[in-house]
Amino acid sequence: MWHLYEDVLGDQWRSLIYRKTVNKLRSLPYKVTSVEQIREMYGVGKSLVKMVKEILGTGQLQKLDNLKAQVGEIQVLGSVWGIGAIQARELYKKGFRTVKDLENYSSLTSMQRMGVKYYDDINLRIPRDEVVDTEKFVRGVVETLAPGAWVNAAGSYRRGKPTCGDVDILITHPDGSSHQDLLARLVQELRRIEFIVDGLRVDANARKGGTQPDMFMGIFHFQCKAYRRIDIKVYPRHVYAFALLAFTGNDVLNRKIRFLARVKFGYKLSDQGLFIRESKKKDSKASTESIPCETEREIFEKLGLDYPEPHDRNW
Ligand code: DCP
Ligand code: MG
Ligand code: MN
Repeated sequence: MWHLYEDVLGDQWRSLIYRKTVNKLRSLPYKVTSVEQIREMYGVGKSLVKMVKEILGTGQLQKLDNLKAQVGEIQVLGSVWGIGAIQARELYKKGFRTVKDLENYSSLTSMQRMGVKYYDDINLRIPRDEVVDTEKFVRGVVETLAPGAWVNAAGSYRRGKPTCGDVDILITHPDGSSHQDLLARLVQELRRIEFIVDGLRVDANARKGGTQPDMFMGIFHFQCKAYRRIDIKVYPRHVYAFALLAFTGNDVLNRKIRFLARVKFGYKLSDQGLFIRESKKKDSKASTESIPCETEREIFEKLGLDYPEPHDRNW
């Protein structure tokens, strides 16, 4: 247990020592009832003897309780949207203890600022029904901008989860060109009608005819419910199946099938296609042209796998 806390704190050396020593103490054929039983053991130093003494005497260990508290606070900082484990630790070292402490910190990214501002709301789970309504609403708006576009809620919703962490919306247009510039126009419209209240757009090159998606990550407010997280991605039609598969997940399944694609066939699978690699090595060059797949089912076929329904993709 202990080594896990040291892990979170980034002290890998101590983590390793503790793990080894604790394993050794555990494997003793007798219960340790006095420090004399362990004093001479290899790897047992002064500080460990002191700690064992404390545990034997008081039934607890102050240092461990302190560590637990520290780790708890670091994990809360790391649960803010846009703050990872490493940065959470750094923020802790700088003296930040709670999410509220971050409110006036000027060095946060715009994503992290949103994460702090809407922290309580966006940590609430979203009931499925609300995702249904949201998808329908966004589909209606998209229809006014690009009639005939395909709009699908992906992510945990598509995998059938009863509640979702956010709403993941995937869009394309079957005519192969009307998806270009669509995201910019959609976000502008959703902001205008005050559905979207905050967010950032990552425009790649779906606009210019490439296969990288245009993306938006933000916050919406709908039907007077809580503020919610939304991700919107727009892809060209010919890579839609790959995008849908990737955006449906879950992340573990994605990693597994990408790994399998490489080691079994020497393919590179991504949200933008299935490419032939020069070898099965991790960094080997991949072709620029994807093997065409119209549907998710075809992708699984090309990988020699049975087709899993979305609700069977919760790994
Ligand atoms: N995804 C991935 N790898 C990541 C993050 C995401 O492959 N590191 C893919 C798989 C996810 C999908 O994108 O299923 C959507 O990402 P979300 O973070 O929205 O995750 P989910 O929708 O699966 O779960 P949640 O209910 O928490 O939103
Ligand atoms: Mg999601
Ligand atoms: Mn998401």
